[in-house]
Amino acid sequence: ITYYYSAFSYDHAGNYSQTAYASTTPFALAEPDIALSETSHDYGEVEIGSFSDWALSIQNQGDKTLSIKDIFSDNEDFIVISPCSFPQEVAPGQSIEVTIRFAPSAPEQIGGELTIISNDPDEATVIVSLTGTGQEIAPPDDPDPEVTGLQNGQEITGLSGSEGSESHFFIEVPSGTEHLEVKIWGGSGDCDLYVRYGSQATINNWDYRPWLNGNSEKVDISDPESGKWYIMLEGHASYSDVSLKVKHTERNNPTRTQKTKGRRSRN
Ligand SMILES: [Ca+2]
Ligand SMILES: [Ca+2]
Repeated sequence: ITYYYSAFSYDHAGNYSQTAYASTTPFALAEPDIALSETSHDYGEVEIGSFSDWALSIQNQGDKTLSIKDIFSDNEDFIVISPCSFPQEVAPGQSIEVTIRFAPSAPEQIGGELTIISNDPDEATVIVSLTGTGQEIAPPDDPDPEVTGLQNGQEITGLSGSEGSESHFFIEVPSGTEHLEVKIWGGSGDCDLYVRYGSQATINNWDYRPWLNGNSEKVDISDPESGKWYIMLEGHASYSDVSLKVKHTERNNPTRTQKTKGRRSRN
């Protein structure tokens, strides 16, 4: 600010003297002055487990160094990524960028406040309001499980699976079959054998299930229906190096048969 003065005087006859002019700029205290590029931000939709970064610009519009003492958020879903040390000095006319990350923890609209503390004399604390929406990650479409066809007498070795995993097989049983035998054995862990006629076995829909601890399980079926018999290996716990064998025998080659339908309780 500049003040202008003018001064003049009269003589005894009433005439003006020459006018004198002067100006002065009063002493002004130099001050920092904080200015934000934005005072709020909406991150929109962000998947849980993912994140979105946003950069806020803080400018010093004053004529003295702005000292930013701290920047923090009141919600852990909004994190100040940079700068990571304080204070941050911003010279007059200069600016710094602040990166704030939104990493949603819940599938809902989330709000938070970013607080910026500085030596600005009239804005020592400024707030930026933050919002964003957490999105549940869409589960991938469950693909049809792969079903491996087996031949009579075929043995598959080296089977493994994690807990809850399902491996599917089928065998075509001809009419006139007297006996169908499906068995698993060997390896380590706990694989469970499920057998079902006509459609794929699930843990809730099956015809035969020995349901034993370990990997030694066997299903013997007398006079099985002709057609597709489905076999599922399910990881009751993870298992590895398990062998699977299916065999059917015709009626003119009699074998002792025993129907197995597990009802055993287990740990
Ligand atoms: Ca200010
Ligand atoms: Ca088992």
